[in-house]
Amino acid sequence: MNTELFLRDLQNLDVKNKDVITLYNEISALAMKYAGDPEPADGGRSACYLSMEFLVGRGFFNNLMELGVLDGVRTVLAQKGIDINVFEEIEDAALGNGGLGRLAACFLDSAAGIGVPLYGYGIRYKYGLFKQAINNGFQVELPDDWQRFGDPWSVRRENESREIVFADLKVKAVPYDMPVFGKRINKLRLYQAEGSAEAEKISEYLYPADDTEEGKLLRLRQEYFFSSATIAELTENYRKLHGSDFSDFHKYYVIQLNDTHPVIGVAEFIRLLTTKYNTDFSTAVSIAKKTFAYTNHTVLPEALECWREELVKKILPEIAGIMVKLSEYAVKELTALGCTKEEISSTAIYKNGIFYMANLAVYIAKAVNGVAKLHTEILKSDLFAVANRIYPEKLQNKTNGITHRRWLELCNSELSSLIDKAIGREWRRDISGLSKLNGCVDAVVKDFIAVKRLKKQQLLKYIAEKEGVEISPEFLVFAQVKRLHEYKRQLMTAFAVLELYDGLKSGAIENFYPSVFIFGAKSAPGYRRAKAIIKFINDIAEKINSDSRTNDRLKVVFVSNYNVSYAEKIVAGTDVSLQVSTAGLEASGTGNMKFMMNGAVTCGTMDGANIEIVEMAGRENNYIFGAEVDEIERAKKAGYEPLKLLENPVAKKAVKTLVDGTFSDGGSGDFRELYESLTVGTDWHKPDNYFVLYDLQSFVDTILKINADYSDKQSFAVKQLKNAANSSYFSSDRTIKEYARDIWEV
Ligand code: 26Q
Repeated sequence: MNTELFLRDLQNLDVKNKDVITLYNEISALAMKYAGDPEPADGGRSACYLSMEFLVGRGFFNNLMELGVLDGVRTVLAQKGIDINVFEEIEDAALGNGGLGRLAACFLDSAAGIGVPLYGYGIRYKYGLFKQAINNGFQVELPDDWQRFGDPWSVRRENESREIVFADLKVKAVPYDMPVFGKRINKLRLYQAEGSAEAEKISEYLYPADDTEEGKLLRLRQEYFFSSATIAELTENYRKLHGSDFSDFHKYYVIQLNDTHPVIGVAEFIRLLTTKYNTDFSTAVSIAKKTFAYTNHTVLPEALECWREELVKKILPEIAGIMVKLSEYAVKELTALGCTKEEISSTAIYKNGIFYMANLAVYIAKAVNGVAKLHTEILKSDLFAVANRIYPEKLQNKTNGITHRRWLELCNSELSSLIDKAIGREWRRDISGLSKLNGCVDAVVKDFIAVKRLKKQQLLKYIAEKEGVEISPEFLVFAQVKRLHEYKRQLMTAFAVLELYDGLKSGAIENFYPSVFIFGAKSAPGYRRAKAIIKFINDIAEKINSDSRTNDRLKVVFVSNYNVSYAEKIVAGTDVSLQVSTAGLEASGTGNMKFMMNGAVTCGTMDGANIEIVEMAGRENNYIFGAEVDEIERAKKAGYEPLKLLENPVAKKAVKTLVDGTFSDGGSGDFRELYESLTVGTDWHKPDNYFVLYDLQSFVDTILKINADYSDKQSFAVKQLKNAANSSYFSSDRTIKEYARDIWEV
């Protein structure tokens, strides 16, 4: 980018009487003008990342930083009397639910950052993930009209539009390209549906659930819409450049499927090759097998996508036919390989009128990966055990990562400067150099304490303004921020907080260092228990914050509308990162990595990437508690009885507050339902399916241990610093290098 010309134009920009949105659009347009265009893949080979979600967040600050002009813009604007922070008013592009969507955004950033040709393909939703308001403690969902701020970072490519055909509907797919800046310029291509009111519905909104919503026709349309538009584009490009023999297709393209959501694109690929490009079925399958790779993000049974044949047939009859044929083809192959009936049945792509999308993905993919070591082990031994026996080279681990540009350089410039002073600036370019910080922990610990305090102050000031809860920066800050799910066990944290409150009131807990628990979470709008947990936490916060006997030592805040921009503030200002999922159920987690990189200790279970975090940063610098996977397995086999654990009077008191009138669910019965989910269970879940009561006591003990340790601020800060110093492994630069080396070969 020509920085000088850009800054000169910016200097000449007339800012008088312009509102923030206008300025945002004009400055962004100026940056786009000088930034340069997305680059085609050199050598012709590129990786395509197909994802229903890209949770990119706010583009303004990040793009200016990547373009190397953030400080320049800040200075020029200041000369004009404008504080650059006014652009925090521009809201996030929340085109994703949570981890999976944010991972996709981090991957794009890292690939551009290290020079890997990676192109994202997805949907340009008109409405992103709902905005959350909290009304009397309840979550209320409001539409997220992110385009009302304009979309100056995207370019509409009208002439690259194409038609997508459903049995009952024709749709125009119009691509919008968003550049991704770094060492090279890549792009994110998002398709928008147009042509009729019916057609427009396809890209109208993002499904607000981060597990499967069953059998929704519109969801299937969305999946086919963007994956088929992408497959059509790639095959046409190939045809133009290399002719109609597709046997070299895989030499130019590798297609990474972000979970099963774009897997329908595999069937579309085979359909196009066999109908439009004169390829026979088995050749098409063998090309597909060299082209696609699949990432799994969950082991929860309810989140594995299935489609009813009836439904697929209705809008995509040819695709349904191809998937049935593919299933028969796979059965023949597995039979020839000597698989048993059970093995063939458990890996079926099509069975009894249902398509199993993960089985399709595993059959076709040249590589199948989990997102943390433990998760990949579980895939190998459990979910995809048969595939792992037949094709042992397919299953691989690629531990997730986060971009250190947004999640350290941008959100914590103060800590970044401290690191610069200690070890120089090279780590910004090559993050592995961050480990040099281990050599100067003692020298910088004092400055680190000051930075952490400053970031805490900034965060708590923002929370006071936004949520109306005042918290002193003297407080020890715990945070649990992530989607609301039973398996993530926010409810366990709520019970733990109630136990602390009780202990403080009774005097059973003494010498308690003042602490605040920050929660942030959105619940799927139709997820009753998750919504009940939000209400429960808000009621707890209200009670505890207003109790003058204890509120000098304990506070609770549920921040509303937790999103990427909120996360940037929270990860920088937190002391203790809560990562307390039931062992075996959180595939990886990525929030855990963001906190670590910003110098927080992890209080968590041996689950997901927590295991690798403590491997890197030292178990002694973190707080691990609770049952591990094998213990959970054993307890399940032995017939775990949560009611017995309620004989503990303190736990019982906390749990009973759901039903003893302490709090009110407004007459909905939601709190009782939640209580019964723990004590008696339901027809789809055993009582306390996620072992909340099982791990509660050791969780409370661990919190108290952390609390006691924190009174020695110096040695606690050393632990925190060691986490930051050893976090380079969790930069998505490392993850992308591994994908590029082992799967994409780019
Ligand atoms: C599927 C069908 C219909 C409607 C919704 C969905 C759907 C949408 C989103 C299913 C799953 C998701 C998202 C899953 C997700 O975010 N998983 C998380 O992925 C992260 C990145 O790998 C991991 O770190 C987390 O552990 C994992 O929970």
